[in-house]
Amino acid sequence: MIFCRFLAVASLTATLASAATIWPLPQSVSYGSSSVETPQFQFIGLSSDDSKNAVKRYNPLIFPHSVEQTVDALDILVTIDDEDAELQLGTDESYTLSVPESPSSNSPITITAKTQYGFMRALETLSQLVDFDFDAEAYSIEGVPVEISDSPRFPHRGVLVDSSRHFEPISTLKIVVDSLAYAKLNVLHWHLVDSQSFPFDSKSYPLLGKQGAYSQFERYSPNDVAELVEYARQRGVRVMVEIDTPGHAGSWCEGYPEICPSKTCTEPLNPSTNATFDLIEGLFKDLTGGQAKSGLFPETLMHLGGDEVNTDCWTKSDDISSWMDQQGFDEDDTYAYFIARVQAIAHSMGREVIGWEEIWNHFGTSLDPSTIIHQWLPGSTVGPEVTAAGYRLIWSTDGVWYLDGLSTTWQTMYEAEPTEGISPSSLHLVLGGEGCMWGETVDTSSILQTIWPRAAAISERLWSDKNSTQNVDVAEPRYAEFRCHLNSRGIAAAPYDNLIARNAPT
Ligand code: CP6
Repeated sequence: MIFCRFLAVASLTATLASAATIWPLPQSVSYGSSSVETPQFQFIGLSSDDSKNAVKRYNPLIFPHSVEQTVDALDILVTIDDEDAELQLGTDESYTLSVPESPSSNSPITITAKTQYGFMRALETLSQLVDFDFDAEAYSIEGVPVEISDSPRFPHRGVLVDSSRHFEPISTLKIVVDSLAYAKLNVLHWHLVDSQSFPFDSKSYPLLGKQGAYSQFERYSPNDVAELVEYARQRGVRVMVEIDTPGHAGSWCEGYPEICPSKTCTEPLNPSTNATFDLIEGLFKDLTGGQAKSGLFPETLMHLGGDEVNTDCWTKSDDISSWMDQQGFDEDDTYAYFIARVQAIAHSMGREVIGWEEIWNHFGTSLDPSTIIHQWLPGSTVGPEVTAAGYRLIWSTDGVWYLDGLSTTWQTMYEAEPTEGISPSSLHLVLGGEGCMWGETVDTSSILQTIWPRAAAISERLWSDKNSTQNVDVAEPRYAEFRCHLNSRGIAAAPYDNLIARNAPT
């Protein structure tokens, strides 16, 4: 049993001079040796709704216990360069947070940020600095003066959630988004549909959802999607949709059998008919609005899957194999043709595309140079090759950052290094990584406790400086405390060394 409070106190007294309580570790932090009472905060200098809403959300998180107010609120002077910044890959999330030894209106606590999203990261850090003393019934910050200057190491820091193997209600996905923001993760990779079910209501091709979902209740309407995407944006979380073709699309044939090789052999999707690409184009229009930065998913990056393509259904179909002969295509040519056509559709709608690493392994530098490669295969070491060729990389290796692998420890996740073997001149091509919460074994009853606390190990690897995060034993007390921090906010993070393995019903 881990006692949160015991750990907090132990780490404070033992290592007051280090960033004992902040997760993920800031790039730069220094503490003094005083403490200051912090009754309430009054934020000065905010103008946008995004910033003001962030303060409304964080106030009860910073001050979770009600107390009698005996001391005046402390001013926090906030300076944000652009409070209505757009949220995209690389949006500035940097901030500084300075708590003087004796804050006053002449010498207030200050926060600076380039964007409202950096300000949100500062609020999370601030919330982790404020302690509640139950005996004194008062809030305080220990170790003042505190000086923090912080920014993420990588721009793309995410968790994949799979809503095809088990349907996850929007209310659950909102809690996931809340929890991502608590760990300063900034991407929800939404693996929206797959072979098992198609839980999205496409306006262009309505039978996809009507026939392909598990039930009429297990679908997302366009309004559901819009609501989640806006909810996430307000928390600085980009929602990146994945439509995985041609291999993981069997559920599409329920409504539109003509786009599949046959009734009994359903995937990869049929490459020999325009019906397939017309449907993909219609579906992508539903998702993107048909142009850059618009539609249900204004996010510029779109994940097109492309993994685990077994071409047997193509060669077993007389129609498809004679079409391949006519084109002079072998199986790999056909796979390449499919990927290129789908990428071109996404490009025409102003999107940059991501594919699982098989497309690199099959097609290498013949891929469009703007393609982002998502490394996942167990033991894969494609990162150095991919980046040496000038392609961008996202890192999620199975066995390391796969959250459905319950035997993978947080220490293994923490010690992972997405830039392993990559030359200094290519480091900028490593966009970051994602923990993958595949949906076969989790549903609403277990998804939060399976993502957390281990996704926190990933969040520190992706946010914090490499050199100050080399030792899991040093990180452990802070890690355990961050788990308590999640629990205290109602996030069902599992015991940190004892994952609860429980299969969701199929
Ligand atoms: N679904 C899709 C999956 C997986 C992948 N793609 C997967 C493969 C191996 C493991 C876990 C998940 N379930 N569409 C691979 C990217 Cl161990």
